[in-house]
This record gives sequence, C-alpha cells and structure tokens, in this order.
Amino acid sequence: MKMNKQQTVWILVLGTLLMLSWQGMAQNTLGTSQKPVQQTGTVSKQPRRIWLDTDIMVGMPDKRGAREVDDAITLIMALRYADKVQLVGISTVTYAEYGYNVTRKLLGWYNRTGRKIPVYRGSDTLRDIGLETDASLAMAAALRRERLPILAIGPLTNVATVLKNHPELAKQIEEVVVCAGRTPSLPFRPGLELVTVGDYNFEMDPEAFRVLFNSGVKVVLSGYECSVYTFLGRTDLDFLAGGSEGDKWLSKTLGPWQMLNKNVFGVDGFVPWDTTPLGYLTHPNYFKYYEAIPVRINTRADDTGGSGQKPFLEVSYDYKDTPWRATYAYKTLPGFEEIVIGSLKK
Ligand SMILES: [Ca+2]
Repeated sequence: MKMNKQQTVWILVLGTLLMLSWQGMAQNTLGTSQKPVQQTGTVSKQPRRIWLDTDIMVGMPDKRGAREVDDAITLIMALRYADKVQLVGISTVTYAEYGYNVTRKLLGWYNRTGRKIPVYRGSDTLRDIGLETDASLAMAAALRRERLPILAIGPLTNVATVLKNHPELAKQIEEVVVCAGRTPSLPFRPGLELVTVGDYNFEMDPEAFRVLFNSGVKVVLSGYECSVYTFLGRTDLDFLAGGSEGDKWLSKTLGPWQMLNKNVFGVDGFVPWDTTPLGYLTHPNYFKYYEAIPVRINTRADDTGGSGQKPFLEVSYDYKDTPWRATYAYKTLPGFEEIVIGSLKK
C-alpha cells in the first residue's frame, strides 16, 4: 500500500502517542517499591541522610515587626523533598528554645515522612564554643553512628562545639553546607540596593568558622551572591492563605516579614536565603560553583554603616597564603525559584 504524505504524518503522530501512553503505563505499573529511572539517566538513589542545624526564628515577636522566615521555608522544603534528603535530627541555635518549639510545631504540620525527627536545643549566646548542649551532644552521637553532611543555616556555634570537643568526629562529617561568605568586597545590597547588610551567620560567630576551616572538613558556602536573585513575591505565596492549618499560619507570619522587606529593601517580597544551601543537597544541578577556592577572613572597614572594622569571610583564587578551601556557590540557575515555591505547594 502506498501512502500519501498526509497519511504518513498521521501514522507517525499516532505511533508517537501510543509510545507515550505505553511509557506512561509502564511507569504507573512500577509501583512504589521500584522507582523509575531519573531524567538525568542515573538510577534514583536513596535520600541523603543529613543533620540540620538552624537558627529558625519564624513568627518570633520582634520590635521591627517580624523575623526571618527562610529557615522555616527551608525546613518545609527539606520535608517535601524526602525523596532526596532525610533529616536525621535537627538542632537549634541563637534562639534555641523558641527555635525548638517552632520547629516541633512545623514538624507537626509538615512532617509526612512517617519518621520521628528529633529536635535539640543548642547555643543561645553564640559565644560559648565548647560548652556542650543537647544539640552538640546529639550531633556528636549521630556522627558516631554514621557519616553525615551537616546543613548549617545559622551561626556555626553548635558545629564548632562538636569539632572542638570531639575532633575525632571531623572525619565523620561529609561536608558542612552553610549560608555565608562572599567574593572580595562584594556588598550585600538586596532588593533595590537601598541599604547594605552584613554576612549575618558569619559575623555572629566568626570564631566558629575558624574552628570549622581549621578542622579540614569540606565546606560548601552558599550565601548572598548565590541566593539574592531567588525572590518570593507576594503573588508567589498568596496560595498559602487558602491552604492547610500550617499554610494559614505561615501565610499570616510571612505578611509582616514581606512588609518589613518592603520598608527596608524596597521590594514586596523576600529572598529565602537558606534554601540555596539546602538546594546544594537536593538540586545541585541548579547552581554554579567555584571548586576548591581559597578562603580567608579579611579585616577591613565596616560596609554596613558602622564606623569601625569588621571581619569578612571571602573567597578568591588569588589568595595564595591560606590553607582553607571551600566549594563556593556563586549563581543559581533559572528554575530553582520554582522548585522552592513548588515545595510549598506539594
Ligand atoms: Ca538561618
């Protein structure tokens, strides 16, 4: 039988449709015990077991009107990507007691993993490296049981206490992923660049970063430079108001934070800073990195309006006189923002 051109096209279209539906059926029949092969061509892996250390403060009363919300969004994102990361334990730092309670509240709403995730209180002062807390003891115990990466999205006091008191555990830490650091002299001017802010997690406890880098543990820095263009605007998060009990609480809590950002940075929304270090663990292909880049703490004039000098955590291939190295995430690729928003919708 000879076909004209139109008939040939139709047969091709039909064949493609059949193939697609067959593929769909094949995937549907795989069931839950067998996971389909990922698009990248690698077989889907077990989730990476990680420890989360956080200075979560979402919803804490504050004279400025609101406190950071990004640790909460990062926690929810980690729980929603349970196929990629499994939280072995969570420790709190800075506002240890408040953080403990609000973390347990969020776990009650968003932990659908079927696993109990323990929470531990850590350092309140950020000036007491070496003073054991529930957090440092639990982190050390977890590291004795298994080798783990630590996602540390606050000041590093708890991590430094573990390394100072239990240096033999350094080899049990796969890597520490933190939200800090900059390329030399890069000012941190989010939003419409009206004000310059500091490198908060580093500046709250610079000594803790010294302890970490001196330990030789692999460090991943994913801070301002990488995160600043990931922006959650009001319209991105409106849907939370009509969601679950947790979503409604989150929606009410985000409102004042968005307002504060509008007043201070000129934009009606905010950067979820801490989601990019988590993204390094869940979606590493969405970032650009400088590998094994030298790291130094430099002291020079405060760029945030203060009169004195302050330390800057900086990376540059020009630094020849430092033994410290890091993987430095300097850019987020398009699509990561959708991943963050999508994790709140799942
Ligand atoms: Ca944080």
